[in-house]
Amino acid sequence: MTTSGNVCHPVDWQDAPTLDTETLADDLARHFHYTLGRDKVGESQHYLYQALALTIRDRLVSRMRQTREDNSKKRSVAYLSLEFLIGRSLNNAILNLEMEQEVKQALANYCAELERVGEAEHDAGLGNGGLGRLAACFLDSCAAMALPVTGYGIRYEYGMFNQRIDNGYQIEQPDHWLREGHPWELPAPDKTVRVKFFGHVAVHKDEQGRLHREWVDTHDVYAVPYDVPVPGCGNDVVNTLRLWKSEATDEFDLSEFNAGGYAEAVAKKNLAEQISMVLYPNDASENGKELRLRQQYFLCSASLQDRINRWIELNGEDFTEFADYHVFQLNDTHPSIAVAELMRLLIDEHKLDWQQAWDITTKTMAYTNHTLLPEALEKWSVALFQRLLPRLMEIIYEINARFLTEVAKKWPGCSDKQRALSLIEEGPYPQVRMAYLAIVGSFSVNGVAALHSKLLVERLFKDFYELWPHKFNNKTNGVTPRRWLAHCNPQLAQLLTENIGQTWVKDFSQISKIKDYVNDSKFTAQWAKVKRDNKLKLCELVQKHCGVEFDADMMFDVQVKRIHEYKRQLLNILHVIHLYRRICDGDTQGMVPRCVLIGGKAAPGYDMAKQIIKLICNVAKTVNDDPRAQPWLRVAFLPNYNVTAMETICPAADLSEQISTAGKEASGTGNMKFMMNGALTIGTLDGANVEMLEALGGEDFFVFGAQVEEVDAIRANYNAQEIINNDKNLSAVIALLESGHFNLCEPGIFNSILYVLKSDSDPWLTCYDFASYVQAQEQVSAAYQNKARWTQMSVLNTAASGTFSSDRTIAQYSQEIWQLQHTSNSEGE
Ligand code: F59
Repeated sequence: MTTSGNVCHPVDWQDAPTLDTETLADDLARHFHYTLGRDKVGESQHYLYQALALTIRDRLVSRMRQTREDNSKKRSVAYLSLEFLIGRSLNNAILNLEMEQEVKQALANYCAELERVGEAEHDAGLGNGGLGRLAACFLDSCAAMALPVTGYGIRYEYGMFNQRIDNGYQIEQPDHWLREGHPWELPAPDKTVRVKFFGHVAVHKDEQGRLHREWVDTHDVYAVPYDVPVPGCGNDVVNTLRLWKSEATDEFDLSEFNAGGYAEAVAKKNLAEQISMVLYPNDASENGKELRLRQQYFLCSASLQDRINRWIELNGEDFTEFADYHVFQLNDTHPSIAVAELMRLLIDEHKLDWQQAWDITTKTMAYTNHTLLPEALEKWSVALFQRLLPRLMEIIYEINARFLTEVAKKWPGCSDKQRALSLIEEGPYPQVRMAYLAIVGSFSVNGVAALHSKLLVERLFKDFYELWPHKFNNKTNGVTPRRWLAHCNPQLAQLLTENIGQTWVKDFSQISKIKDYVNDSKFTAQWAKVKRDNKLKLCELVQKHCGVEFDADMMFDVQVKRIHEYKRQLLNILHVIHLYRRICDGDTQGMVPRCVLIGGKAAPGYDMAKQIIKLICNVAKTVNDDPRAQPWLRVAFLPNYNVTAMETICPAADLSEQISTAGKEASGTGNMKFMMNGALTIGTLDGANVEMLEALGGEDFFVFGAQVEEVDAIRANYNAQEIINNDKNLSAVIALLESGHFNLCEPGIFNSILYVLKSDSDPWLTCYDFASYVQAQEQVSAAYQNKARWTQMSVLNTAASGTFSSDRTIAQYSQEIWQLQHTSNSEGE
């Protein structure tokens, strides 16, 4: 230990607790008996889990401090996201620290198994779906590649709701994940900052007669950081995920206080604490809610202040080089208010002039778009903005005025363009267009798959592309092969390592080497055995949570993702009904026995999505109760799909369903997890499916459906009833649905689903794609008949998944957007 000034800390992480079994066992005992005050391992193993997590955290914090010190003078990235869908952390940390054997031995003292202890951990669900999980995969890759990237998010008290299914209906239950404590986090109250709300803008003159604007009479809240360590795989790097909790300041409303309203004044503090209370579900009915805007501003203001404070500690109030050392990556428009907030902080708090501040802002902000659905582009009412964040509204008006001057130069005299591109949408209730604010304020705008990025510049953001073509780029998503292969599929990982060595874990392009084994019958037999073992594990899960018996000798056909009309779970279930109808008719020619698994949450206010769940559950019940179907078809809806469930599901899937309407799914990332684990895909040419097909060389992928260039023309002349009439399979399915066969005691409950299916304005073109979907499914069945060939295709899928590692994605962000030079840690490897 050394002391410097009045701080006392270990010299570096090498002084920190070691990774050997003996020290580990001592620390485990100390945390179990003293930190937690326990003497017996209970049935739940909860305290043993907590003690183990604390033991491992000890090994992370010293490395985290060291990594911060190593990075303090480097150009760095702040990844701003309202969501980080982390899932469980224990096994991930053990894997990345490469201490599995030591941990298992230490646990042996308690006659405990790592697998069981790990199950005591809560799944941290601080995100809705793909966007939040992508942020978590990115953090893992940044740490693995020793890149100075800090995640900034909100420490929600309640994460994504838990889903129960009651008589086929979704019931939402709050997820109070922090109730039993979160052993991974470290509070850093000394880094608390203030965030302002409400109030008004006062104007005053300084001695030189210059006008200054001051945001006054504000209601402030504290943002208190909690740091979660993000361990890099095998490199002693530990990055930080800084999550902010809102707390009341110590100020009271003095008038109320003096008028004898002491208790009321204290109770009002609750308002401040609400900000970090709950994660918003991705729900159209929740759009425009004031609390959500408060969350967004709270995250942005706190995180930007944090970066600026750190800069000032090292450099004083000189901001000339600030932009050379910072990038702020905006995960969708959710944190796009950061553009205006950085302007405010630099101008109001640090006395830069507009041009200096704007130069810094537009050199440091970068925006990632995650959606092509125009209705999903975020807008906020000007009136709300004005009231909640008056100074920010002023700044946005000023940004807009200057931007519209540029638009006028590019398109002289064209007021239509001004109106179309303005950051403010005019109308009876003017709105701020957050995507436009993000584009104007950023030096980089990226989509998340090649097709998606192409459509952004050709359609959604066409005019902006004409103005600033250099800003636009693509970064195809990826997923971390540590969690999504090494951890979740240990048997396959072992088989890979035995054959191609261990380097694939950190250099996933190496995975292509297994292509050489595709004709090696010993290897493919082992491959098939691993898949079967994984299917047995999924059988247990399905039995436990759905009460449905799956059979590992049948094909596992899986669709798990958020429930949304554009993702077309409905198309999947129509196919299930089609198979069921054929079975009932005794027409099983060419059929392959299948277990169909569907899982996912519906946004609480999304009625149609909830009805689709009910339909899936009712069809499942009818099919599973029918003895004729038993040998051919089983169907289950898995409740409460989350990160942890996916860890059992993706290693066990034979067939991955990626069947969105072309042009609607930005990328998809579940598709990649399945591919890595050797599932074959049935999919449309949408999102990253296009690139997966390309990587496979056009084979071993079941493509179907309208293509994105066709869908507009199809919609223009769409006649659903005609399609139904001309397709006897589809008419039989619709007739069976209409007959009430799946809702005998619940008449009429599927009428609105039928209505949309048969509507000429069905945006999802479900009927249009049905025939080609059925045909592709027949090809799947035919392929599955040849088990040996199927296994080879499975190997080829994993072999072609190298490019879908988030390490590849992050290398591209790093080189093409962030311009980070790799640090000594990664060079040493
Ligand atoms: C918006 C406003 C108010 C409240 C919530 C939201 C909101 C929250 C989350 C909107 C969307 C989301 C969200 O989770 N979005 C996604 O997950 N998008 C997905 O992102 C993935 C990663 O890039 C893509 O692979 C996927 O195609 C895309 O749908």
